[in-house]
Amino acid sequence: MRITVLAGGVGAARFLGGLKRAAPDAEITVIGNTGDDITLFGLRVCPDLDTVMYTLGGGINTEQGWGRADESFTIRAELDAYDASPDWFTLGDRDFATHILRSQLLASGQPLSAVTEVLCRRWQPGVRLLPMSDDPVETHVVLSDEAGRRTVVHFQEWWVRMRAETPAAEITAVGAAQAVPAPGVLDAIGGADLLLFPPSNPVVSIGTILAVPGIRAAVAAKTVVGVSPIIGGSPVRGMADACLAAIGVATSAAAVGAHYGPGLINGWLVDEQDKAAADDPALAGIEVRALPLYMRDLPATTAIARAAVDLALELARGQA
Ligand code: FO1
Repeated sequence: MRITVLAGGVGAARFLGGLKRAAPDAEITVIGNTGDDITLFGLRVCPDLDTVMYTLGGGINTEQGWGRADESFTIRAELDAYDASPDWFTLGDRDFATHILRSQLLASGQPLSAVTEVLCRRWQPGVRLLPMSDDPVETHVVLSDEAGRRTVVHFQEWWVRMRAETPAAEITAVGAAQAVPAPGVLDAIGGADLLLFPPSNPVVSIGTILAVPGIRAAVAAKTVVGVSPIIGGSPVRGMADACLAAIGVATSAAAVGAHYGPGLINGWLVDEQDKAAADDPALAGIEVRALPLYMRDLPATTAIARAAVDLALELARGQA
């Protein structure tokens, strides 16, 4: 069985841990969001790719959900001694090594997909990890003050420094419209038996991947099951509500399912608290199933992933 997953960071990485257990014989390809990528101190940092790679490879800081386990911060302290900015994004020493090597390989002319393959040779994540594109795409956030003055910040500055507390007037994936899917991406979608959307941010993770020309149409042609990142009106993790507000979508499992719509997804898993979504006319044409969706531990996460695969197989059979 070939399963392709569109992935953001922490939520996707945890879901994938469960998916590997739920479908141990499946060939899993992960298409990672690169809109969160940022260049800091001359180094290219790819938070979502690294979060998936470290989590599945056993190197993640499990409490934080991002960054390396057993981390030290000597380089950061030295940068602070120089008053080097930005000081709001913490990179640890072990993590720095990844960014140094990635940047060196990129500078030598290798595309991000090839560089990611090199990094994964060490981590052996047990999935094929592809960036959505080799072309640079960066998510920017437009902020507007009371006087209507607009400023634009990188997504990471809004997310990490500002904790997404200032409402976003607009969120744009700069470069997405000109980007080309990375080698293997469209084949991994077209050749998949089923596609899954983990409980990732629908705007800045899944939405950004879908913004790369060709990806949305390829996904829409397949059987897709999504897992709601919203439970009982709140994001399971992170500040997805701030992103949804920017595109005028309510923070509810039903609204996010309807935002994807029946043209894109065939099945939608919601938490038991949100089971009323099954009768919501906004979700007509989408098969909605309610089950416990908190990814508390590996057994709970495996059960969620199994439910997603089972629903996708059931829907694919119905379509055949
Ligand atoms: N998130 C934070 O809240 N603060 C940080 O200092 C921070 C550093 C960081 C370094 C490497 C990395 O791969 C991720 C990091 N993150 C940090 C997480 C990241 O900014 C976001 O959570 C994701 O980009 C959103 O998916």
